[in-house]
Amino acid sequence: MRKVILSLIVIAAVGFTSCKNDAKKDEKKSEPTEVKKDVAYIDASFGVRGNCGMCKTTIEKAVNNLDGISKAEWDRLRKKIDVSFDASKTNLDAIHKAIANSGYDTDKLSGSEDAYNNLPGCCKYDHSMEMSLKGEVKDGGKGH
Ligand SMILES: [Cu+2]
Repeated sequence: MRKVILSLIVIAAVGFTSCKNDAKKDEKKSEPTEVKKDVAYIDASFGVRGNCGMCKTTIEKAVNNLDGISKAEWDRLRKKIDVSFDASKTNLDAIHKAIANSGYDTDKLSGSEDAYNNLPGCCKYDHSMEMSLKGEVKDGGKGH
């Protein structure tokens, strides 16, 4: 008889603790999990022809009109653009295309002729202009 009571107590104790554990597990489950969605931005740099500050505005605006762009910086002296973008929203091809549509040559695509013809005179860059210049670059003084 004593043995039976003892084993009943043991069973009850085990049952109680396992209940407690279950309760704890549930509690943990319902805790809000911190959702951190890190966007991986891709940096890229490529050649873009252009002359002046107005070109800079046009080129950068064309790129910034796309979704997922976090950086668009055209270097007037080096004839290149630095971009940073969310690869889940856009891609390099789309960026080249946007620039070409605004009238500017990239090292991959020729600028739209129509858009080029509509550019202000000072922006009608030379189509044979070198792009992505490296090293020291002289300022030709067209930075208005
Ligand atoms: Cu210009």
